[in-house]
Amino acid sequence: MTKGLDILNFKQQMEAQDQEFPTLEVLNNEGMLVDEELFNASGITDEDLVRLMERMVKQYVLNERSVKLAKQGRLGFVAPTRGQEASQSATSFAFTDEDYLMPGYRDIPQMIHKGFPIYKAFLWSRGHYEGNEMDDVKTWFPQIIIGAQFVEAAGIGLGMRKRGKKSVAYTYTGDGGSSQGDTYEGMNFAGAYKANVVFIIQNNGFAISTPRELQTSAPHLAAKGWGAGIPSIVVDGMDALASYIAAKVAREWAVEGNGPVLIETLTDRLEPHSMSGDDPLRYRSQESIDEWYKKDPLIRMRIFLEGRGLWSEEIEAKFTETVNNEIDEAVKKADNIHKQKVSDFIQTTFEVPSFVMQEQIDKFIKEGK
Ligand SMILES: Cc1ncc(C[n+]2csc(CCOP(=O)(O)OP(=O)(O)O)c2C)c(N)n1
Repeated sequence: MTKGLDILNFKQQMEAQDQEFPTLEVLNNEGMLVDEELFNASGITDEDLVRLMERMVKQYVLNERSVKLAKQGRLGFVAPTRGQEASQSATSFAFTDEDYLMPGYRDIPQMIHKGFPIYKAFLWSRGHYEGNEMDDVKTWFPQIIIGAQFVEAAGIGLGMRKRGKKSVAYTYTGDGGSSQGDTYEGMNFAGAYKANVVFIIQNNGFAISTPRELQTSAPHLAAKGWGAGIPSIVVDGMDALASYIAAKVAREWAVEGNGPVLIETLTDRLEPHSMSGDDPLRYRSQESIDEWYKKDPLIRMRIFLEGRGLWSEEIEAKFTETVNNEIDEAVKKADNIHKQKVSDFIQTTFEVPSFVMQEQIDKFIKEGK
């Protein structure tokens, strides 16, 4: 039995917190398996490995092109994703089309992997209302209010549970988002009602210029899930295999009606917060960025897959060309879309407009706007 003196030993408890969340790792920096047992148990096939790599390369190319288009003034809001290919694309590979994605503003790649057309993502970036129309793709337009998507995912996951669906809602926020009330509320509600949700906190080191150390004194963001009574883990977010396997096992747990899971991915945003004027060198050193480049998730997977005869420079070049062609087409389509009217935008804000909004819609339509 624990002695009172032990319970009141706060220093000991602080140290214990630090040790409670070991990092899940499967593939190391050198592209070698460090947990062969878990890799084998995951049941991942060679074909899965190739599809997983393709998703990450697609994210890489999409980011490269989006950043360029933003610099040319041809897109509106763009949040770079370089460095987060495993944390975003590899985790998303664990989910099915029937699962519901609730993205934040940086999570465009996961939406596209789910079938959201690239030209619509560009329209969203430009603030065109057609970029908010998801059609049959089970996702929603990216949240700008950080953490709000955790509450929405809790509601969707509860609906799935009540209807006995074998699907989940999955959602992403950042280390900054993890400090928001909505994040706690969403996890707490989902935990209490055992909603089918996988929550992912992408700890990419910074919330714009605020470093992770100033975000919270909790040694692990995953610890926040324990407050809601849900299983919570820390994963190497630069390791595509660990990220994928963690999400897959979390999904299986939630689908079985056991309630939500929280995953904290340790990753880095290697580029600016957004393309709207952020300069990371004002709040972090180039050396710290270079250190994270050594953990590049793409390089690890390239080495691993090449060693298995599943990938090569030629395959990657060919795949990159396909993605670039798809993006060229998407740019053309987005450029040729009809000009948005003010009335279009207001009309698509609510399913049933309020009285005041209807008045505005009528006024703008009358004026041809
Ligand atoms: C509720 C709310 N507060 C403040 C902001 C302004 N804001 C936009 S992005 C951001 C930083 C978020 O950082 P993080 O959650 O770590 O995600 P990252 O951008 O690093 O992916 C902040 C504070 C916001 N969008 N929503």
